[in-house]
Amino acid sequence: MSATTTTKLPKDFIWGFATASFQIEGATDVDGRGKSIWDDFSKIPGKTLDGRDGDVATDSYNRWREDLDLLTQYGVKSYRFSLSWSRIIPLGGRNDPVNEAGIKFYSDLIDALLERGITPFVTLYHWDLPQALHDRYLGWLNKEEIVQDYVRYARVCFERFGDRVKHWLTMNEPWCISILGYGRGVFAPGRSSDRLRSTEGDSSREPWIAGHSVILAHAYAAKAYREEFKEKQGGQIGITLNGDWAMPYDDSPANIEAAQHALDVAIGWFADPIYLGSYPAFMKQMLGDRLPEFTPEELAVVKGSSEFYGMNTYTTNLCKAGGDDEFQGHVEYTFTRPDGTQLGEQAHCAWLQDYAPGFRDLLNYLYKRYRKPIYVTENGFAVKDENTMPLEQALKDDARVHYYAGVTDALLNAVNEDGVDVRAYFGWSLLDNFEWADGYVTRFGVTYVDYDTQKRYPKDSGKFLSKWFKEHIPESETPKAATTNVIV
Ligand code: GBH
Repeated sequence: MSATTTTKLPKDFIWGFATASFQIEGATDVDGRGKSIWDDFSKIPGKTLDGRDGDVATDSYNRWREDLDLLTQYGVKSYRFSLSWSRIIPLGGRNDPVNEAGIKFYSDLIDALLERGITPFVTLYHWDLPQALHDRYLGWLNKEEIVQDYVRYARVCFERFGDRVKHWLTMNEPWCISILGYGRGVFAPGRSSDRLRSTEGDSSREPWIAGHSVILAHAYAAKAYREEFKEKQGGQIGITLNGDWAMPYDDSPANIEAAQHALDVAIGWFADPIYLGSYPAFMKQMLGDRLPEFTPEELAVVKGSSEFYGMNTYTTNLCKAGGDDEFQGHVEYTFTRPDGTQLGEQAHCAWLQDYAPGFRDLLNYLYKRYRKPIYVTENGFAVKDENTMPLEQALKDDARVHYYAGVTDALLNAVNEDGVDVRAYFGWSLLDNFEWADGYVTRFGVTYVDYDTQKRYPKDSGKFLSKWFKEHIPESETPKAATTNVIV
């Protein structure tokens, strides 16, 4: 730990917290907002763990000023949030009208952030597709339509917010959009071959088609930004991919290969075409003609379309070859080592354990393979049973503090010892919020939300990150808010 106290991050390092529109806003039927695919999906019995929907969430559509007060108190430099497409264009399509009330909501939010010295990082799409586009042509399954509609939506955002927003993320986690929405069917629109889960869908084909559309929509929006806005507005645009570190279960050649296959499907599926210019060979081999192909013209737009690597990561999986799960590259994941021990502390959700060395390894892997500056756009932990603890106990979230302490140390080492060009770090999430299929059961916030009163309470983890970044980013560059107002 001695390196931690003496070594710092670059003075212009950006840090903050992230959220997403559908997870926090609520107010789903006010001021002209159109429905998103999550509105009705979250109301179908069995789709969320607690049977609750996103109609209220953390009520941030009404309480956003309070949320910004929290950001100021934590002393963040930046805030990553997403725009609700159907607030801005209620029916979503390229010929559908723009909703000025939706524009005003985000415009006011952006102004208020800037007044506080907080830099907006804006995600255009964090899973809340306008319902009308699903009804019209099945959304991401219709490449011709969705790419044009998405690019028009992106253009509206660049036009209306790009004078003030200089950091754009086109998509959040294409793997989740495609696999969870069109393969496993656990996320909206809930399509799957599993007839117990869904009446429609073909899990062998649709996820790969959806992913292909997402890549193209991202790429054509980035092209529009670069050609029509970048010079005047001076911002950056890129994509954010999910991906956890993959470690071979043991040193058998089959499991070493399995770990690479896991990375190829979780990350390479999107990152390889975008940064390197083609789908991973393993995916072509696994899927044959079920993997769509890019035309040469499309590929020219896709390759080089992201100016940085947006990295969302939460954990490390031990990888064993085998099984028939294409969505993981025929790899089985476990947290139990061959000797029976666990990789780390178990989170509330089954897929997450605390293992900080994997965070450093992943940063190194991505930097070496894709050679782009890295923005860590999400990283966080859900404490076991936090939802049923008394408030005072939940605020002492030691397991989350441990997680963030490990990760920040790994970050520092990756930057200073390994030379990885990491420029930003966002904790997920500013607040407990609507955790998709988990409803409100799983809490990822550094701020506790009492869902009866909507009152917010900073947890120890929020205070930890606030203090850690204050100590590790050279003082002169820290915004005033950070030095005067930190809650510790
Ligand atoms: C992020 O995704 C999301 O961007 C964010 O909205 C969300 O709140 C946050 O995670 C916390 O969950 O095999 O069906 O169990 C993280 C990436 C990838 C993590 C899929 C969960 C397991 C899917 N996610 N993974 S499943």
